Amino acid sequence: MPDTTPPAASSIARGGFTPALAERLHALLGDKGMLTDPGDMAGYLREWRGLWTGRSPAILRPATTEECAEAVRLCAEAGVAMVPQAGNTSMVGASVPHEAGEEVVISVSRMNRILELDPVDMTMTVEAGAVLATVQQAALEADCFFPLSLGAEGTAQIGGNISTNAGGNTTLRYGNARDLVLGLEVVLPDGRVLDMLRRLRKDNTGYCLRHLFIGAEGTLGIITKAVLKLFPRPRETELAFVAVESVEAALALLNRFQRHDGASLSAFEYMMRFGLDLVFRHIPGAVDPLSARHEHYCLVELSSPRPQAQLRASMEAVLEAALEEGLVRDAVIAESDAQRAALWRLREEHSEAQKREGASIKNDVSVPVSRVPALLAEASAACRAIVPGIRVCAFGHVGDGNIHFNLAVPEGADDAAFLRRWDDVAAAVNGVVRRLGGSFSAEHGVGRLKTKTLAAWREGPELDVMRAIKRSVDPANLMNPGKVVPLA
Ligand code: FAD
Ligand code: 2HG
Ligand code: ZN
Repeated sequence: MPDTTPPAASSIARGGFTPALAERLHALLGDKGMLTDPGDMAGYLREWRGLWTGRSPAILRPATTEECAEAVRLCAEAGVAMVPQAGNTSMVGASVPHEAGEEVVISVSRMNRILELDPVDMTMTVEAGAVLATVQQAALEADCFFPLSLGAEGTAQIGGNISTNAGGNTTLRYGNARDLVLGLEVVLPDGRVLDMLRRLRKDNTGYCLRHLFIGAEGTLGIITKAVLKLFPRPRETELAFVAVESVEAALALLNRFQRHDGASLSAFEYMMRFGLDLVFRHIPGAVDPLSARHEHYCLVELSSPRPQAQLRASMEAVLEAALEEGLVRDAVIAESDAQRAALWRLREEHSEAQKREGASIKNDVSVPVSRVPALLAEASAACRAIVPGIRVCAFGHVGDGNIHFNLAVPEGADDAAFLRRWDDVAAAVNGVVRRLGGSFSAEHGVGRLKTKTLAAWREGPELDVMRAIKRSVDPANLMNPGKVVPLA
């Protein structure tokens, strides 16, 4: 296990979840809005891989902004700390309470309505608990497109996506969650409501506060509503599963697509053979679309809102030229929606397949795109020197320079013993990443897992400003204490 010992008691707020408070919250929220039965609470307390299981006196599930604000006000008045939660798919232990059992969880999952969709403004106003896949579907039904897309989209909720500034498969073309949000409504740590639900494309009126809450991982307040940016719905899509000669060849191929038809490039993902082998082994129905084994693969998607965009011609032209040059070894282009879904599944199921294989150490890192080959080579060597037999399972959004440099337990080794090496292995990977000018957290955030790393990497004025912001918005340290910004 990584060392994520909670910070000293002084930096975690302590209050009393008294029977009187419980009674007032129950009167406000009702039976559906407040869970205290251990069986009902279990799913809200456990991190999805089982790395952390917290305790809590109650799970609060407000149904409206007003209920949420009043619940927060009551907790704040009593000095009770709160952990905002949406779909609970965090990769960094950000959405579950600590083991001490003093924090209540505030789940936004009952606030899940699509409030408005405006096809002229190309905006959608949603509540924070709307599941990402539902948001995507609502946009499609209005002949629009909400591009944020990630493996957990059937569970993750938009409030969680915004609070983590989620990335995913379409960042290359549309940006992170941050780039897709025009307005927000936020309940502050004292229960006041910050209404910034504007749908303006231009609004230079002082500090842009919404960006403070985007990516704050629930440490500054609870997002209750958002105005999202929509795009024209793609009319034509082509997807290719490509075996490439090397990681360098993958980058050369990326560059060819960018030069040939950059405006249509909507995803460029990397996988290695070991990760695919895990998917074929553990995910029912997953099959290799190519006849021979290769070491390196890419998934390339082109899409356009224009119905006759000639994407097949673009795809074939670039792949054929790359095949002749020896960059590409083999490729298959999907012929139907079903084939496209099957190819995406090979990429999306990497997390689940790795989980079923046994213990894994995850490093969600980024480097400048050109340095991805160096990252893979140097970090692999560094990890093998620490844990002989460690199995590198690197994959990810190579078009953004974001690699999930994950590591699987050596074959036959003990899971717990492997996880005890987490900090050594992560330090080795981060050492390489830092030398290459990268980031220790590309898209999953800091949460509980990486607060110490943040303190070390951002030491100096950057950390000082982060602490000043946290102290000014949440002076009693009641919102998700011990996550993201170490106060001590
Ligand atoms: P939660 O896990 O519930 O919460 C995440 C953080 O946001 C916590 O700090 C929580 O306190 C805070 N929070 C939640 N709701 C609110 C709110 N309303 N107001 C304030 N704070 C809040 N991430 C990516 O970026 N890209 C990927 O490609 C990707 N793929 C994934 C694939 C799988 C299989 C899984 C399990 C996870 C993946 N993730 C990915 C990580 C995760 O899905 C994202 O971080 C997602 O955005 C979290 O959303 P959630 O609703 O589950 O939030
Ligand atoms: C993805 O890109 C997610 O599939 C999850 O960000 C990565 O499991 C992981 O490490
Ligand atoms: Zn990812």
